[in-house]
Amino acid sequence: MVQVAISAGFKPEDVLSADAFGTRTVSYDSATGILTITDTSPSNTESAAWQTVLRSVKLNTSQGGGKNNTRTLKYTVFENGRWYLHPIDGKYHFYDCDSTTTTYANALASGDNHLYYGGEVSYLATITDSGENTVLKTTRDQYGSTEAYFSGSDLTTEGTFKWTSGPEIGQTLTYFSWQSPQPNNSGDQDYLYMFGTNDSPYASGTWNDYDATSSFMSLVEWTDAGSATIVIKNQNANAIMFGAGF
Ligand SMILES: [Ca+2]
Ligand SMILES: [Ca+2]
Ligand SMILES: [Ca+2]
Repeated sequence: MVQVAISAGFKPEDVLSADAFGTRTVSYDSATGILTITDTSPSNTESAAWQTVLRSVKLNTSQGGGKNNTRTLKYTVFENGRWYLHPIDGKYHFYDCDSTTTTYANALASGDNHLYYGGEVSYLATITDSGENTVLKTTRDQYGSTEAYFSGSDLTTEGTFKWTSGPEIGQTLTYFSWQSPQPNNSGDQDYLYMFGTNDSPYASGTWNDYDATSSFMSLVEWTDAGSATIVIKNQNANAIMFGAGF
């Protein structure tokens, strides 16, 4: 669920709206000034659809001569589906899965090349606690039953895994979700993937160290994608589109 509200400069004549799209419905509470966008089918939480709705957000105001005032608009995303309030940095992180199967090197490169979300750039996902691992498992399950690469490698020092992307790049991993007997470095395995639902008896969502040349899906992450503030100043029009940043 995403809520949009005028956090500063609100006038009683102000009305926020957005265009419903796909499984996303829109409602506006004139008493609180909060626009709420809800995904009625959370299994369809693909990022492009959220982007379509957020780009359609508009402010209409019937305020008279005083309409040339500043409004501050706050977008807030709530924990739901692929959104996760990360306890480490207190920011909302967003996740997606690139279903194109490719090598680790390509996954690492393309992980930095996905859609901007609230102005943020994506990266090959880092998994730093069990909550984040669960969200990524859920996300991956929506794209298929197979394995998916994520950040992390022990190429430099065997047995010491470090993040290869994102804000944690270069840091040593402290959280693990290994599937016993992994990591086993069988034949020299230095990269990480998450087991899928088709890997029984290995548990879906657990990890394996593996080679870099096999082709798998990849998990993608955005940091602080869930909160964006936009300031609108001295607008002359009665209707203002301001979702273009998404
Ligand atoms: Ca992360
Ligand atoms: Ca290794
Ligand atoms: Ca292994």
